[in-house]
Amino acid sequence: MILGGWSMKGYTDALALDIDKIITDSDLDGVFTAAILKRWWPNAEVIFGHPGSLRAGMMDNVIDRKTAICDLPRHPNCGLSIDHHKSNEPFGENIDDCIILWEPTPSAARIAYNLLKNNVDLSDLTEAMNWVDKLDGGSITIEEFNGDNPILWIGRVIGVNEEITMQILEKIQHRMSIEDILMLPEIKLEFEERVSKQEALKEIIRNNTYVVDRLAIARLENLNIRSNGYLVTSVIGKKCDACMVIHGDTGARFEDDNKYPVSASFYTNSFLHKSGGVFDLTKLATNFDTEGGGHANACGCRIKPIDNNAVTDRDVVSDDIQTNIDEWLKIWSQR
Ligand SMILES: [Mn+2]
Repeated sequence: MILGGWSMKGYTDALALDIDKIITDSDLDGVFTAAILKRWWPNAEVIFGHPGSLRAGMMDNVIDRKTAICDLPRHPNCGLSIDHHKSNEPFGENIDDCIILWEPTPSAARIAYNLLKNNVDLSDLTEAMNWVDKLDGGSITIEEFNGDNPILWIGRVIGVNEEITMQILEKIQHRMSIEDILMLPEIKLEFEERVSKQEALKEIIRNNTYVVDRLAIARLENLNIRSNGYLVTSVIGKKCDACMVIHGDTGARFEDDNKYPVSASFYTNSFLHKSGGVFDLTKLATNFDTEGGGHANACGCRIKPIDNNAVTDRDVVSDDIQTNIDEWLKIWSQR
């Protein structure tokens, strides 16, 4: 059943669901989406998912009609899908018994917020939601990004590990302010470590990024660090219209603890291009990986094994990264 968030019936039907599981992305947007939903379905179990593993069918055995999937690719067996990714926009597919709340909002959390704002008290989240929208929707300015708003730091602490991320989610659910969450002993430790590492992280990015044809290429694979596009484009500055971040570990699989397959993320330099980039980056993310996708200005995929210009069936090796990049640069050059 495709209703869309604009339909009150869609909201009413969604609210009547008996959700006992929430699978969400483990970034700031995914955490806020789930925290908001938990105010309505407090007993639901939260599981962090990854677009790649979800699309690869690795969560099939836990997804049923009582499952909400947020900020991640829709699953035919879920009961509720809340998303804003362009690549997940419903186009007439007929999934019985699944309520799809898809809207082109800056964040998925905004859809959850609109769904519940008249039914539970979300008034404490007004300011935080504006930042989630800015960060997930690419409208944050470079001054704001380089500033010290606590939500930026909570966003950086989120994703350090699942335990910390889950703690933050539960505190947001229970209306603790972002400032107070950062001061909790366990979180404060991570927060201070993240602050002290920020300059070193920028230095690693500076040393591992080069620019070709106004595309910044950050080779961060096997370095055990993650960076979003903002940090790369804030370091590289006006020399790039977009960036490509290579991350993960060559040879790793989704089921490996604390490692994941080598992947690429693509982001428009939104500090430079405030109302959208010069190129639909999903053309790169979906060129080799049929499971790749996201937004035109922020998307990703896995590095695929390539032989003779075609995806082949073997483990990914280090040389494949350059082969993928070379092909993406050809596509990029046609913009
Ligand atoms: Mn999102």
